[in-house]
Amino acid sequence: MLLRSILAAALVAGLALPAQAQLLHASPAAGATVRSVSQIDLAFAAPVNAATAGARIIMTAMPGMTDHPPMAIKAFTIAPGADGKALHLKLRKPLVPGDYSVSWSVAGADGKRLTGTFSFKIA
Ligand SMILES: [Cu+2]
Repeated sequence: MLLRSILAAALVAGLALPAQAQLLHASPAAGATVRSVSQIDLAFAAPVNAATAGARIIMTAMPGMTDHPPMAIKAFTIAPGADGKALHLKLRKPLVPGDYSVSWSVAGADGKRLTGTFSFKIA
């Protein structure tokens, strides 16, 4: 009974919070295998400050190569989405087949910094 009240209180508190800029989805999605990628999109639930955004794209594996060292992909720029709630990592060249991990960081409109990491594969 006590647990149920605590859960109910937590739920109400959660609903009362203003919209937080958490990541809604990424494209390519976490864990996805895709054909070709020249842009990585991050969509947030609330506006983010693109001027504070940072990202690291690391190639972690490559077909036919064992012990591939982590390789930073640096040729990209970060552009804000038109609605202020997205970031677009625009690659200068499409990514070649392999495994990639993307770490991102950005401040929401409230100044609170959000971070995340996800991986995808290009076949
Ligand atoms: Cu590589």
